[in-house]
Amino acid sequence: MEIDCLFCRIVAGQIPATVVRETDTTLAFRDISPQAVVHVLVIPKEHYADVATLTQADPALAGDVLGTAAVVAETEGLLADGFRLIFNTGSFGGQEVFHAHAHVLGGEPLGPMRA
Ligand code: IU
Repeated sequence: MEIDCLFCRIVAGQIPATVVRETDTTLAFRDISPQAVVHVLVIPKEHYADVATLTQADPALAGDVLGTAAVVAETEGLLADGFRLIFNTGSFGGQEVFHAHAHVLGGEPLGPMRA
């Protein structure tokens, strides 16, 4: 656990979050500032700064994050109409919280990435 990491503190139960799914290795919770009708974040419980670092260090754990994202998409009712899965990575990627996380977005038409 990184003491100054917001998402590590959510994993540790030190900061509240609305958890929608938990596995041995991952946690999924609702984004505090939703950008779509459904907006869930999926994180590895173990701290990695971003998805590239995570995938290089522990590909199985990266797979667990994808697996949890898929289950969340199913339980949130997103599979029929589709959804968006995003990993913002680094400053150019718009990442603000440096604990690897997937955004699961859906529940409404999101349109193309560039309008
Ligand atoms: P980003 O990919 O690092 O930009 O996404 C970080 C997300 O974390 C962003 O969508 C925030 O709304 C979200 N978030 C949160 O869910 N709870 C918090 O306490 C904070 C940020 I700070």
